[in-house]
Amino acid sequence: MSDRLQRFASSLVVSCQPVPDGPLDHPEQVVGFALAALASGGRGLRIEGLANLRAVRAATDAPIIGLIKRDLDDSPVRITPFLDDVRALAEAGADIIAFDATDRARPAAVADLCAAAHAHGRLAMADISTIEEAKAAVALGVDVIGTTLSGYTGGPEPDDPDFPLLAAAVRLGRPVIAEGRIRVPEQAAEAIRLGAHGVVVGSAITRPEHITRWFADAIATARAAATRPALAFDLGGTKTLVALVDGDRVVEETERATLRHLDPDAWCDAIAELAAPWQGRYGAIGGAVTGVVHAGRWSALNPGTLPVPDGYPLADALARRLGQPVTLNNDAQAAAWGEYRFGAGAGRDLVFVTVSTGIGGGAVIGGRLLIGRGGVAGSVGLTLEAAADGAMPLETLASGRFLAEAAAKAGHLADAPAVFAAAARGESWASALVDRSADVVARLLQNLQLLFDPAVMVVGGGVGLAGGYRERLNARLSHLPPHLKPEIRAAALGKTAGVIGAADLARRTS
Ligand code: ADP
Ligand code: BMX
Repeated sequence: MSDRLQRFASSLVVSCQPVPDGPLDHPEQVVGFALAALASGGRGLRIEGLANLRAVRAATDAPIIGLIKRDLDDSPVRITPFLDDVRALAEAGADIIAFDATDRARPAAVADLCAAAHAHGRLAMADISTIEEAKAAVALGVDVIGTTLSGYTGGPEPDDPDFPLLAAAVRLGRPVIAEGRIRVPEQAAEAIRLGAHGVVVGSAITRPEHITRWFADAIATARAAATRPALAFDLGGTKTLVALVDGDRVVEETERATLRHLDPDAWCDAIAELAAPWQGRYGAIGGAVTGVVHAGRWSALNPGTLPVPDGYPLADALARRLGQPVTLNNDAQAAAWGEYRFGAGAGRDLVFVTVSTGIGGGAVIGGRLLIGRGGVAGSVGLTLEAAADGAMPLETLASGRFLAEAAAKAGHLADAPAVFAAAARGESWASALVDRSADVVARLLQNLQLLFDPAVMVVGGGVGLAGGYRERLNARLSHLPPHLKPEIRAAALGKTAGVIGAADLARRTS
């Protein structure tokens, strides 16, 4: 291999091509970029234009890839289209001459450009866009392949480097220079790992206009996400709440019963339908859902709370309907975060328990929301409670569904609110059921205090927020010494804890 090529083996080649007609588009600026690059780890240069090439050649003996760009009326080929360009680049001091080697209409054949470079004692570099073009160039005897033109010969310009093309070209056995959209050091390292002989970086080093725009656009996007409300939903076993949320404020909300007899597609349709009037008014989207969410897939821990099929692709289903990615968490985890950020937690460690259709939980410890290995952290409703016929999931002995089912067994057709109303009227059957639920949940809170010792224990959910329920919990825990007694607070955000938490979690990941 030529010593000029060897000199930048497994190294960085900096393309010093200012934005045409921009404030830096002068030979002395190009020399500045070149010397700065060589002083900082660059081993080779890619320079466009004879004036720039002559100026840089006079300033350094580093290997230079030279090229001339032209806009032709009768060909899409822009890089060193003419044989005369090859001669002029050789005379101006290029060590390697780069030319377009794509399979497109052109004034001079690739074979002739390659032969001309060699005739002038220079190395020939074929800038290609496909593996077929790379194979053709190798067959013609070029010295080095560049992936330069991948993504630039028609169609939308990709964001990422074409590493599959790089890997395929490397397998041809001729030195390959990775070039095109390499913008961060990790991508340059990946190119070397894939076998690139060298890596060309241009805009990310020598086009301040592009770099500035990248940062300005990222800040504008973050600002838009922070200043626009988020769309959030709380899909529970009884109700589905959808809202526009701005920080700790629900700007607008709408709610409908979760149609339990339907399926996840229908539940997703309902969310999209409720959200439709707010199209265009929100940035991020966050969801709080009963059940377990992990890697975008949704499952039930207790189908009795909501019959969610195992592994339903919830993230994709919602993104398809809402037209953008959705951040998803378990409903009680999201509510815990909302109460931590904006509610009863006020930034202190907390455990949140929702006594609702089922019983869910979430914990924020050390400022971090516990999610766990597979999203199950906090699912207290499924912890086992001793019962007459063996251990049972705790929520089956205390949740809203328990109250309705137990009322039916006692001969009363009543949902949980009706049971509470009957208890308030002094009907003993109803009081016994509410007391039974409070017994179970009070023991749960006592155990959670021992496990996590949070500053506050926040209780939410339709049952948890029902009149007299927290009083019953405190009465059952009043005997405990202060260091063991939970400080029970009502969910300050009420039924909106889930959507407010989901909105904030979504904004943090958007
Ligand atoms: P989800 O479980 O869908 O998140 P909720 O938090 O509203 O919804 O909890 C629903 C459960 O709470 C149901 O069993 C419902 O009957 C019960 N519930 C709702 N409101 C009350 C109330 N005021 N008093 C007692 N129980 C209630
Ligand atoms: C269940 C479980 C939890 C959920 C809790 C409260 C399912 C479908 N849900 O224990 O994930 O957090 O109920 O659910 O397995 P909610 O609908 O009552 O809010």
